[in-house]
Amino acid sequence: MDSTFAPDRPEEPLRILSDLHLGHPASRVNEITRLRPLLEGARTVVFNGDTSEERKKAFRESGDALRAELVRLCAEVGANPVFLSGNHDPITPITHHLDLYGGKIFVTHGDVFYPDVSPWSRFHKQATEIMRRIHADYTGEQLENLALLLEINKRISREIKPRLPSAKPGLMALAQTLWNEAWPPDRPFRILHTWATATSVAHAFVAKHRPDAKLTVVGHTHLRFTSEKAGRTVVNTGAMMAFARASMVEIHNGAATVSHIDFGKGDACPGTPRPITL
Ligand SMILES: [Mn+2]
Repeated sequence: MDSTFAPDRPEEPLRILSDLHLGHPASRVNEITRLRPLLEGARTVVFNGDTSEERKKAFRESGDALRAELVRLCAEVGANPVFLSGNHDPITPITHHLDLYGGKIFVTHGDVFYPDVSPWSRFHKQATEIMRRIHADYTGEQLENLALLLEINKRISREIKPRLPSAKPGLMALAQTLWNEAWPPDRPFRILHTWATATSVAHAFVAKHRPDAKLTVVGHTHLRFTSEKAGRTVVNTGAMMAFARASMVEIHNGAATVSHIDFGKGDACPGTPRPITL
């Protein structure tokens, strides 16, 4: 993180984006210049995890190259980029969360809401085994600590070994890929269950760990939402991927807004900003 970044008094306008998944073939951000309208005019841009694909070798090279381009575009428009970790990029960013404006705004990728990281993932069984092994080293009381929970989640993400086709490219490799994607068979149910419970899981976590945060901004589940409950707002900025929708949060002069992002065929275009109660 840039040493000039002051969480209590960040340069504004400050914008928050998430889940660009640079390097993934299904990312809508195949060219960084498409993001220009989202970056222009901002002084600080928080990239809230899963910015680029670090875990899969096949995606990492192009993910790294696109991330470097993103940093250059930020510099060009005069915005200071702040990168937070996600479960797809648990290596480069060392910051897992931000408490902004004295804790009024809490920003984190959102994988920490799930001790098993991604309950819908096809690596879920692997993640659960790693989680159980790590958790065994700690007491229940220790596992209530947010900093430790964040660090454990990143460890799980770093230790998961994504299964890639072992066969040479061709029909066998294709069959293996299809099989891996379809397995285990309860995946569709787990995806639907995650989406059905996403807002209540987020609110429960915030109520426990950051009760004073008026606004929490997350990503991770790729399900865009804005939800107000018990005087707190949680915004999930979705994902910039095919079949998903994304939004952007802006903080400026004590006010917060959320805008849906329209990708269309050209540049990403922020829609009408809607106010968020702070
Ligand atoms: Mn994620």
